[in-house]
Amino acid sequence: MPTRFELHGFAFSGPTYKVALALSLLEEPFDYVHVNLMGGEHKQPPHLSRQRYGQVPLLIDRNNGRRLCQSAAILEYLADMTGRFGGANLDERLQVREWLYWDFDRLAGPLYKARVIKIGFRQAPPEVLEDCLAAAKNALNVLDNHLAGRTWLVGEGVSIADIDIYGVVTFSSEAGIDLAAYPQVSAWTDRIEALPGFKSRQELLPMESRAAA
Ligand SMILES: N[C@@H](CCC(=O)N[C@@H](CS)C(=O)NCC(=O)O)C(=O)O
Repeated sequence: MPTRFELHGFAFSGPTYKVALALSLLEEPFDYVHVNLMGGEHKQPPHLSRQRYGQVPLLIDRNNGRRLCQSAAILEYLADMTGRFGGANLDERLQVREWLYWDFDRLAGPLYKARVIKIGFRQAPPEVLEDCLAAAKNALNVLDNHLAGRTWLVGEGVSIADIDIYGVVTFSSEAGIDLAAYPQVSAWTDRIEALPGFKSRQELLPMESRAAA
């Protein structure tokens, strides 16, 4: 039987990693299609006709032909399809969704931007980097306070909120942020990294296309 999922992404992409990590934790093998962002492949018709925003990730569900964009929406889809990681009841599902929105509102933007500046993918004046770092640190403080006395962000089990936000927080050191200043967040990342099926970005996202094992 062909592999159900086909993930199109880029090895350095945090949003691609979120989806790959969710699939790995769900024990869903996937064919991986490398999109050459450096060469502008994401803005060319073959990719653009399947990913309306001209971005990665793109997830294709071969069971029904769906082409899914936006990492948070893809995580919600995977939770819906598998009945896992979506929250135990309506209240939890609402909280999960709240964290997904909060991530892109407060954390992902500044942290990812600080990272691409620090690793040299993008040039920016020093004050831009400082603003990004200040905003990312504010968000990490919110996360640290919320995690005090909790194992997971929502309810009693790991959810797509944890996976989504881990897919940003894991790039902290590349952004120049030491997670030691956020002990609750550090302990929570350790718990995620101990989950069965956990794999790092480097393990999940090669620089070339790869068929599912
Ligand atoms: N909100 C989107 C963000 C996706 C995103 O920013 N992808 C980047 C790579 S990390 C991209 O495709 N950049 C190229 C572009 O935007 O033109 C998601 O979560 O999927």
